[in-house]
Amino acid sequence: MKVLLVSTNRSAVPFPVYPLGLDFVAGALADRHEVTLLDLLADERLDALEATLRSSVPDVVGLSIRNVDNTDGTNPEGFVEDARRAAASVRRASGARVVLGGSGFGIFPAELLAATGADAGIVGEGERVGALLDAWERGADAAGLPGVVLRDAPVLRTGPWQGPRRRRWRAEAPHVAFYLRHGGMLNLQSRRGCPHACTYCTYPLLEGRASRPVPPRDVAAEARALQDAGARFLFFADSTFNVDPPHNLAVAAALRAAEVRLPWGAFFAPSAPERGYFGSLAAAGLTHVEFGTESLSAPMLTSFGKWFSPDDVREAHAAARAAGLNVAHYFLLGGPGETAATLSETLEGAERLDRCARFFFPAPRIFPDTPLARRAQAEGRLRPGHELLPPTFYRCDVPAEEILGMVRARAAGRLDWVAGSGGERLARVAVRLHARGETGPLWERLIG
Ligand code: B12
Ligand code: SF4
Repeated sequence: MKVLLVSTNRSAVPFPVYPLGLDFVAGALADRHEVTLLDLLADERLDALEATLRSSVPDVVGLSIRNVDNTDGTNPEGFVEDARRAAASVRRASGARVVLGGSGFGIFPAELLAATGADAGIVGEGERVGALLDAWERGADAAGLPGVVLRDAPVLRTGPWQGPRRRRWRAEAPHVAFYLRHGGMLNLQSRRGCPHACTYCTYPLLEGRASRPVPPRDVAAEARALQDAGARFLFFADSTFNVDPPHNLAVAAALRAAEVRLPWGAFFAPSAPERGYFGSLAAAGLTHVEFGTESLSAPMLTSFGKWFSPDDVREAHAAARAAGLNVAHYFLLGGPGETAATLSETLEGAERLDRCARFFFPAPRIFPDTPLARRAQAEGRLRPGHELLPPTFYRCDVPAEEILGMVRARAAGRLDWVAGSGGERLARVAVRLHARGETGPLWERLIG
């Protein structure tokens, strides 16, 4: 069949993010189907989609829905409209069947099928789409296939994908040039899955709980291919990079052996590291550590289901700084049990972390099927049946405005204290610096 895979994500905040997921979907289908990719951010026009549909006449269009909203409370309308418009274009310009996928879809499958009118979707890893296409080709019933969601049918989640993991990487694809021109950052994975169970987090829902490492030699070969294509920075899109430190060290050794010389970054949990851990990663190119710290108050860390303590955070921070790395901490304020006292503890603790960027999200976004959603309901903070697709946040007893007020008062205008994810302001800095040929996430420029 002719398959057109479309990345509907048009957000360039905080910077454009290469649509990695679609390379894997293309890799899973390429043996049996004729697959083309279109990236609506790189093409910069939604009408490019209709033109492509009219000229290529696909049998199936796969729409990737990555973001639903920005989770920091500053875009109440979310991004669903982009997906809805893309689906409407497909219906207008072709008779193709429409299948949805992507992380946003994996969180809100029934809602997004309804909002877009698509025929089907794949929850979790998109490699499973091959079985759906086979069924459609044979005229067979797709109901009950693992990971496949049909409209008006119950959503059955399934375990992680056990089949081959194949990325179709085409350095000459037009959208690759766009990311090379806009910052030069490309991405890859060293692992899938997260064994932890933080109460607000969707990642185990998207990738499963079993940590599935990619063989270090394969990671390094992929990194090398991205380097050879002209990438200037790599981001490891693992949900949490350091779930498996021995694997990280093996990946670092493989990167060096493959002569990958690019700087790179990743999300880390602030667990106290083994001696020399960050130094070894730095020697393999790591420059940017983004810690998912969330709080520096012990009861709040417990409330979020974290396994590390404020002391671990300080130790992880010191180790990363001692290895000469750029460090950012992401804080999630306003969770269950937050009080003025726990907030002060976190802000006081954040003050004592030397030379880093600090991002403060004022309230946890509530996602379906998470312990946080269940708790919010049990506490009566969320009505049963409350629609969670429109951005919905946990509200603790301290109002979000008061929380942001405390952050701003403490920040006193310092640039390395950011309310939310940095939004348009950070994106503007990135556009300016990327235009001058600079690369990377660039939040280190905020550090005073
Ligand atoms: C790494 C990451 C980042 C990095 C990306 C760096 C980089 N250069 O890659 C950074 C920090 C920049 C980032 C930023 C943001 N992110 Co982010 N990010 C992630 C993370 C951890 C991994 C994404 C990833 O690449 N995964 C690996 C690829 C291979 O997986 P995938 O894209 O999901 O694709 C698979 C399936 O989804 C599926 N699939 C994908 N497309 C399709 C299409 C079809 C047709 C089919 C059938 C299947 C399919 O198959 C793929 C292979 O298995 C996810 C959480 C997670 N674990 O998914 C959050 C996540 C995607 N981010 C999220 C958000 C909100 C954001 C921001 C808006 C945050 C902000 N306020 O700034 C921005 C948006 C940036 C932008 N321009 O779009 C949300 C999106 C959902 C939501 N709540 O809206 C997620 C899910 C986290 C969450 N809170 O739940 N992010
Ligand atoms: S917040 Fe990080 S460590 Fe916790 S469950 Fe999510 S991905 Fe895993």
